[in-house]
Amino acid sequence: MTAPAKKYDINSVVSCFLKDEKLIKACVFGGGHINDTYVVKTEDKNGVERKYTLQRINHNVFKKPWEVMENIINVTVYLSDMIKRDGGDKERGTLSFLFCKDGKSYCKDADGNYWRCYKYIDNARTYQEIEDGKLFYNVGEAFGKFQKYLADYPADTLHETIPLFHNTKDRLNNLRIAVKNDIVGRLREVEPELEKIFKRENDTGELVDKLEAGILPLKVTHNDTKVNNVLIDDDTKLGVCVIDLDTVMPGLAAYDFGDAIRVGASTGAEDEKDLSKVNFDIDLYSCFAKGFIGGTGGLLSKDEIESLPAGARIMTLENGIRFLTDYLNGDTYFKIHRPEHNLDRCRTQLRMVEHMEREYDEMMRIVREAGKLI
Ligand code: ADP
Ligand code: GN1
Ligand code: MG
Repeated sequence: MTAPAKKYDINSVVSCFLKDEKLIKACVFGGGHINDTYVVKTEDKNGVERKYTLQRINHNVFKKPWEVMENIINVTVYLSDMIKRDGGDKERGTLSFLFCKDGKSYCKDADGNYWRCYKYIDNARTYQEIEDGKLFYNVGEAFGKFQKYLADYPADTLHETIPLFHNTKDRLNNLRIAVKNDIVGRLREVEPELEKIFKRENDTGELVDKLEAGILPLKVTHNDTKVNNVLIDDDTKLGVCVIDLDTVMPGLAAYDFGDAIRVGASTGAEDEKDLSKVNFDIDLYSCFAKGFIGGTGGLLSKDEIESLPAGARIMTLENGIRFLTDYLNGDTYFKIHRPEHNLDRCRTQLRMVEHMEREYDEMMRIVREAGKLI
């Protein structure tokens, strides 16, 4: 637990979900860029203490929080069943949400904020960065299994919680608009980054075009597979639970693979200012690839496996584009902790893209090899 929560009336939010328990403590938690997360400790009338994770859903990002929650409830119930069938621990293997008195899985506070609450999973933690190959293998396996479990989930029943989320061409268009408007006057500072991005304009269509041509199949994917979106068990160090399910939607296997690589296979943090510390580590990439491909349990076609290196390059480029767009728009989307935060994040991503381009053949060889192992 870190700093105590001040900004919201956490007490009344907690009472919506837990009428027989009283709040003892609430602390700000986690390093996500989108939602406000708290760990809350409660006590029931017998003095039994419990812990929950309470989250304010960012409704600037998710315009229809009720649709996000409908997806999440349906997916977690389904996952829990699949995990049980697979012999896993359904209590720890997926998030377990609480419902309010009115039967809803979220509540709205007096200021119009949307909240959700789920059971805290003890004896596990998230890592912001990973240097240990075995741990990164385990993260890959957790995300691979996530796709395996959801392979037969009816994708067309899911709401698109953020339209065109991984449409990299559309992301580039948004950057163009931000450049044109230059509403906070930062354009002159970012010329080198813009040049690097626009030089790669053709790459932005690489996955989207294959999807439209029917070469790559649409599946249920997580779409936000940063390493800190998997809980790692403190004892076994296995990936125990995939969290942050807001963007579970139809997508490509390459999105989930690639989005994890851009931070997880970097030797530096996503927001490292000293770029000499940010290098693409092909050994970490290889560990993740084996874990991920193995985790899917033979579910990926040859075309999908061969799309994974492109996924890494393009998801990294896409995040570079998104961070720069937000910087030009005056930092309205991602949480920032310093004025140039989004620009720093953009720069690490572009450096990672350059490194991956150099190692592309080896990246391809590794996934082909890992594909043969299963
Ligand atoms: P965001 O969209 O803001 O990233 P997340 O659902 O990922 O929201 O939560 C933010 C962070 O909070 C996570 O990256 C993780 O570090 C932490 N977190 C969330 N839920 C849990 C949990 N049940 N156990 C441990 N850490 C958690
Ligand atoms: C956000 O929510 P979080 O911090 O796990 C973002 C991802 C980006 C990521 C960049 C809903 O992820 O798409 O890749 O930041 N989530 C959303 O670090 O936009
Ligand atoms: Mg997150």
